Amino acid sequence: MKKVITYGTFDLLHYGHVNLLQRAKALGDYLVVVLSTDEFNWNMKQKKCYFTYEERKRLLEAIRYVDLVIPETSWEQKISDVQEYHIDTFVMGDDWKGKFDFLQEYCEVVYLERTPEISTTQIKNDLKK
Ligand code: C2G
Repeated sequence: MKKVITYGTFDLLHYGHVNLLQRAKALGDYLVVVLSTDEFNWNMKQKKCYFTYEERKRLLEAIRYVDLVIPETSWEQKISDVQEYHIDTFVMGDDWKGKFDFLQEYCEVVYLERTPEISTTQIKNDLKK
């Protein structure tokens, strides 16, 4: 069984996220999504989520491409995650291109094109108008 892993906040879940998850799953048979906790988002990414971790986890678990959702609590957990879950392929959107190449020692690293026209920030700004 080929296992794939990806990371993110996935707040205000939208079709750009789903496009990424669909293509990530297509690279294997099992997709692990490592979801940033509220604390990690606030302390390390200065992101204030609209939905809580539990709400974002519930949404992700409803997506047919997602097999398991686990918490992301630090920037340093990727190597141990890849080893612990016997991951074959690490996937991120290409806004992260090159940032995780150190994982190539442990698994395949793939950066997929982002869906250009949509983002959580865009949604929030549009709703303010
Ligand atoms: N994404 C995408 N297209 C968009 C928006 C997001 O393909 N229009 C992808 C991102 O490239 C990322 C994933 O969806 O691979 C999740 O996006 P975010 O929730 O914004 O993730 P981020 O905050 O970048 O967290 O340790 C890594 C971090 O947790 C990544």
